[in-house]
Amino acid sequence: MTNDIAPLVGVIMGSRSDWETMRHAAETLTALGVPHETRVVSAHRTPERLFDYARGAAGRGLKVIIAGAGGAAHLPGMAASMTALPVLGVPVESHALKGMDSLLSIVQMPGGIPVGTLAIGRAGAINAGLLAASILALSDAALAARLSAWRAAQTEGVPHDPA
Ligand code: RP5
Repeated sequence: MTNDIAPLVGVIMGSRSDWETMRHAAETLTALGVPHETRVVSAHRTPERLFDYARGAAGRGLKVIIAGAGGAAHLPGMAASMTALPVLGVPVESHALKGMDSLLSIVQMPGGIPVGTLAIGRAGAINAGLLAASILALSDAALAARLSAWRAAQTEGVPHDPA
């Protein structure tokens, strides 16, 4: 979302190659009217960019970080180590191991530094957007109403007939 509204959610990913997955988080936030920003931030290739992003996130007004990465997916955990904001991790499906590597390296955080880990791939990215919206909706009644309407429309859109 590129407008004048300050972003509340930061959607970061380890590589441009993650965008095809992570765009679903961004699109979900857009559908719910949640101001957000999207950035490539790699734990391994741009560690100082990660440090600056995570350290500065709360001060810039971000409330939630969604971090997606694949393979040795250290981005969500390292971001969480440097901010007290809630960090939602999206395991991106890798070619070699179908995202199991991403999932396990995101979900198995040591006690003390939490990452809320979602499902592998598109579903996880969508749900990260929804979960970020749910967190923000705790203190935003208008967003809570939009989220409720989104869920009602989803329910309404499920057909009874399988074919
Ligand atoms: C991770 O390595 C990224 O999150 C991406 O999922 C994976 C592959 O990156 P590229 O080689 O496609 O840039 O850091």
